Amino acid sequence: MRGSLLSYTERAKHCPSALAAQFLRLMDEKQTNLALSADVTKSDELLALAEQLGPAICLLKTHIDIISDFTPQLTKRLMELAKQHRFLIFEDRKFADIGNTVKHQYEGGIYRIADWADIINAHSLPGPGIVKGLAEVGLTKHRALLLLAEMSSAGHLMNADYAANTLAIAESFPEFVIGFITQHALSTDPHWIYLTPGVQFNGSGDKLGQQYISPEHAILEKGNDVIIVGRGILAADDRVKAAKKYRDSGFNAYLQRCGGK
Ligand code: 5BU
Repeated sequence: MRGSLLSYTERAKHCPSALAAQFLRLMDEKQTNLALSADVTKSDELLALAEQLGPAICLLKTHIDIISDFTPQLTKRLMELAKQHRFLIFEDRKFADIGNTVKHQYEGGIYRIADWADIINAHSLPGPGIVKGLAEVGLTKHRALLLLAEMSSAGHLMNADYAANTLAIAESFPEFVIGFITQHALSTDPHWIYLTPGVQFNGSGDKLGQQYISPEHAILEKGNDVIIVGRGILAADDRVKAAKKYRDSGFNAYLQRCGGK
């Protein structure tokens, strides 16, 4: 599936979720469909990344449980930086339990994810109850959910049926589920947002099963909307310069898809 030929701003008009509409418009306004996967383990480093690369990104993706010196001050400061530089925060928590348990994991514990993450994600494997549980916490706070339809890793078990069934679950919760973590667009419906990890210019993967495609491939061939880049930027000598390259490449591919370039 080639993905929507409409602009993000046009698609925003079709969104049942206000946050999805805000996200789509933000990408056009800021001219970036780059999400930074900020996979660092110290609070200071995470904040420095948000400060330094915030102007280039639409979304900051965190793994809050890899931070070794977490305090609530970190997420408070992240929210301030998100406001200042106009990006959304996505906690890549990959919830995967029954509805009642994920409610607690989302709302409570040390991290209190629902208090600061605009967007979270979950596996559809447990069935619709997981989405229902997360929605009970998230909807009142105007948050949103992405379902994992397909992973970037070699040998994953998410086949075409699994992706189609994931789409069907998402369709039952159109106000809370705003899209998918996937390697390709799943539907022609313009309101779904497709985010793709496993994006890098150089390198085909890592030693632990990660597989990479280029920004152009992700956006133009596979019809995704947002490229998620971690080590392609984090391992570069000049992270600002690297982020600019990914941003330009991802956004130009989108403009080309819309026929604008
Ligand atoms: P990388 O350094 O660009 O390879 O990091 C990719 C990030 O995206 C990392 O945080 C993963 O946990 C995340 N990820 C992924 O790589 N592949 C997937 O299918 C999903 C998440 Br879902």
